[in-house]
Amino acid sequence: MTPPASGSTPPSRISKFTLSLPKIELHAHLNGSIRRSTLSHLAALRNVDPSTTRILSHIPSTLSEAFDVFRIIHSCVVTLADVERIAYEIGEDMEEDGVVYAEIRSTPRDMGEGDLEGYVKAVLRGFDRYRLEKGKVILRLLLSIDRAKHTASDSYEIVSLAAKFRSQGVIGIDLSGDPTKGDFGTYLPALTHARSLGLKITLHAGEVLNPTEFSSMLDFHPDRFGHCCFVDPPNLARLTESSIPIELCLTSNLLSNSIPTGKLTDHHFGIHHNAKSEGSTICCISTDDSGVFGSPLSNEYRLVMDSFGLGEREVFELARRTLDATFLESQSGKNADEATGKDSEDRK
Ligand code: 6MZ
Repeated sequence: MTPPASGSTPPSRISKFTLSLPKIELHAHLNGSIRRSTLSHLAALRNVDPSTTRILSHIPSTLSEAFDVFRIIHSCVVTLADVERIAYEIGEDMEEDGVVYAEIRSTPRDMGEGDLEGYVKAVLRGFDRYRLEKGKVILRLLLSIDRAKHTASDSYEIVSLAAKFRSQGVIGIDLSGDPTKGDFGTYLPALTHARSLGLKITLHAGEVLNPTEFSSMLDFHPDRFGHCCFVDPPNLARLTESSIPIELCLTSNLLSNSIPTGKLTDHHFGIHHNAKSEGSTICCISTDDSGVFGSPLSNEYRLVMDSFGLGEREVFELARRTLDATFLESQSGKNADEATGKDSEDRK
């Protein structure tokens, strides 16, 4: 998928190196990764108001604009067949981009069947069909809790679904949604329950400055964090100390106005990246919403190389270290940390 050229969009030069680099994608939202051509097709099919679809022809320039786009995407993606199609096409697109393993996350929605289970099954059907027909990319699913929409009881339902479909490819829980809405505390009981069931957890954190919430999230000690753009100094020190891997999405942060200077060279990747020192934070370079922000993973790695002056060997090491942050099991029935005993020792 070639990112569209646009005023503020970082230019996408094809980098043979980052394209052929075997890459792991750990932060990609299903609907945010929809192909633009599929979105246009579905919008036409569903007669979505052209005045709203006009917003789809440009790349968002604030976080709130990105959430407007998600609303429109959801108004186009209305059947389980649509969901299955997007899941299948994500496999194809990632394969073309040189991704070898991906944890895709999505927020289960009731598509008119009265429950959320059909949605999860549709995503897994899409993954399965991709695996049977092509299958170069290994796909796993995380179920998202939406902090702007879900109640505490909804979050329990999502955790139960994740547990139910665990043997079929669901390996964790994500907390996402509009960061200006909702409260982490609402979901803490369900997330704690998810952990007790052996599910791994990643939290969107610090997309807006909220020291109290960030501190509570650190107390919870998730298996990964997403973003961490705005972190006050005391929490930043705790974050670094924690060694919790961080999913970093350069283009998404740039285009949603989450880098205060508006320059990629000032992205907080620079703070967290220290591949040379043992035990330093694992930076998981990710796309977030490649369909919305128009940048595939090979382009994100290229931007890291260009913005931070990394050589090919350092970028290979960066991509390799991401493996240690996946939610893959290392022994039958066990996640990597459980198998090494690291989980219980490290958790604060
Ligand atoms: C927070 C985000 C997000 O779940 O319908 N989402 N949440 N921050 C972001 N940064 C830009 N990007 C996407 O995919 C779309 C949903 O993912 C979340 C939002 O809840 C959005 O509605 P799914 O597959």
